[in-house]
Amino acid sequence: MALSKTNYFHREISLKDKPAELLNLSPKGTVPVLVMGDIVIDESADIVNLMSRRADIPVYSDREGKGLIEKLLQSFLPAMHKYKYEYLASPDERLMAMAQITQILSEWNDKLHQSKFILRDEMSDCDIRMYPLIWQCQKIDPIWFQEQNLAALNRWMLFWREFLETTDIMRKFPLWDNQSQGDWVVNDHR
Ligand SMILES: N[C@@H](CCC(=O)N[C@@H](CS)C(=O)NCC(=O)O)C(=O)O
Repeated sequence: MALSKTNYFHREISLKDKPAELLNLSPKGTVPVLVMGDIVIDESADIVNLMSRRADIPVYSDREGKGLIEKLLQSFLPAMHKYKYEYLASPDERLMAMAQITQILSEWNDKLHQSKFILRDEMSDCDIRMYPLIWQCQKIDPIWFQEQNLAALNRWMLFWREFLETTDIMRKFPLWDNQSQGDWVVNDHR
């Protein structure tokens, strides 16, 4: 949303107490959900694709980035869940998950040694989809993450952190009060 300079009303909800308005719009009850007039988009990949197109950012996840996104969602994400939520894995499984994470991150680190962004020197939707998950992983244990010696990946993370600091989207939102329209997020500063 920030890259495409799209302003919007943000409605922060509790996943433990999902508002009826959310479930009416999208019965599967996951976030994020983007509503534009009559159109409801309830898959983050679709939101990223739409906003990337709006921002003239190439969308590669459907072709050359496909393997990368598969690895992100089918290997990295489940391993991160095992690492993050101790009740999901035995201690041995958790160690295996951490080894898998290290292996995937160092593969991406090698790619980021070769180009500024994950697929080439320009940003693509793949970078946008990867960042939130890698950020979540880093937050689990920042010291462990630092010890993995991922210089190029850290440089890429820094780019995102600096970019996000210039936006309104990282502020902490109060829970949505269903009498209000939501919190207005300004991404277009013209
Ligand atoms: N494929 C969906 C998955 C979204 C998803 O699972 N989001 C989590 C929060 S990060 C969620 O809404 N979980 C529902 C719940 O916890 O009830 C997407 O990427 O939009």
